[in-house]
Amino acid sequence: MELGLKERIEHELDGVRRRSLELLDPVPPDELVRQHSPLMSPLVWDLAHVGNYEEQWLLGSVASTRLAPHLDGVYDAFLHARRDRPALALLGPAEARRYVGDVRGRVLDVLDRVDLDDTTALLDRGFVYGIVVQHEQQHDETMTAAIQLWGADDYPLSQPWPVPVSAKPLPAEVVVPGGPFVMGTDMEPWAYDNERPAHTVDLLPFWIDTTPVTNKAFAAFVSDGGYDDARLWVQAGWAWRQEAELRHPQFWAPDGAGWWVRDRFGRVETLPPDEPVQHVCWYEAAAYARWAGRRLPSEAEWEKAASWGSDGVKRRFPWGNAAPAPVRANLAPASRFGPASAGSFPAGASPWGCQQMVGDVWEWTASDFLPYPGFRAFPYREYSEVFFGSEYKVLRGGSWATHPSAVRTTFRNWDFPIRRHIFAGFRCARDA
Ligand code: AVJ
Ligand code: FE
Repeated sequence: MELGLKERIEHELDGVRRRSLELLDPVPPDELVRQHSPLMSPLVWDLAHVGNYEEQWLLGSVASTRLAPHLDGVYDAFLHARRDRPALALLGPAEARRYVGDVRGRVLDVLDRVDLDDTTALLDRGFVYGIVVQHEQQHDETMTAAIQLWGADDYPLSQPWPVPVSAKPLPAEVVVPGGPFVMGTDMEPWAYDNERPAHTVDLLPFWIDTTPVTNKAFAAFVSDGGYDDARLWVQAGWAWRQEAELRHPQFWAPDGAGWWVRDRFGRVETLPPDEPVQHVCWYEAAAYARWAGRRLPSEAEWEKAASWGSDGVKRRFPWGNAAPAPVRANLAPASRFGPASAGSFPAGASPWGCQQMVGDVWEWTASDFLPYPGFRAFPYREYSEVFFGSEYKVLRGGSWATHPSAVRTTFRNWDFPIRRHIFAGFRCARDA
């Protein structure tokens, strides 16, 4: 048992590091140190930051040993806002690569010796290794978004692989019956504190879309004057729509009657009508839903539709507990560098027939990011607890840039309702 766990941890550590280095490999050194958007860190900050995080947890907390504690300040996300990070005394690209490699070498030595049967909560089923792996995977998605904002149009993309689509036309929406379900988890070994504890939530029946909202559907909202009708927007959303002069999703550009889109790392193409819309903020998603006579699903509705069946069994993924595979979901690193058409991945459907709930695009929910009843911060307040409140909205399900080990049906992501550089779209719901 313990041997298997250590091998799995090594495999995950190795996999995420290969992904980080492959992502940064095509980026020239001067572009690694440059800040491409005030919303993002210089890429070289992210790289050394994941190494420093790994050092603090897997050397410091696990083995009371350190390599470069003087770097803690530079790479502390709370000490320096993203816009201030370029001015810090950062390790250069070559130094950062050497640093993360040195940390990793020692981490593997420690892993060799550590007793994972130790009963501390930090080591239980490899939890602390799990949060370090997920942290680097999350930063890989952040770096992907930074490269997208930069618009590096010669960045090499993987060839989009053909995806399975439903043979029969899908119903647009399905009804999920009312009644209790179990939200969150006590079982997932690498679940974050914000996913715990598992608790029963009783819901009224509701309708939910079988797929995310497409570019074509969103374009109809735009051409119907959705961005000019204050009645469709919540008050703060309308104010933001005015201030930021929002007229369409980020990276779209009008092309006569249609649209160009520039969201494959700067490449310009005609808007793919059947792909899920991405790069919309929560306010845009909510305005679309109202225009369509619908609403966003609550976080609880989303999780019930994704993880629960009439058998009363909780699923790690919509299709069950089997690991994600390219026939079930579009996730990193073998992703298409963009979402797959709505209606793809019938083998990844939830028990109610909802497709693409995991992968493709993060999905905005109606809900604020709040603790579950009985929440306890673990292992540190700054992952979740300091963000709880009405300032942030919850996103679910992961995107094409999310790695399988950093998403599950209980996983909660959050961001400000004005943010749209992340790979986020949405699906709609309504009362039944
Ligand atoms: C969970 C994606 C909101 O990127 O701010 C990274 C994850 N926490 N480093 C973020 C995170 C610390 C977090 N999100
Ligand atoms: Fe971080």
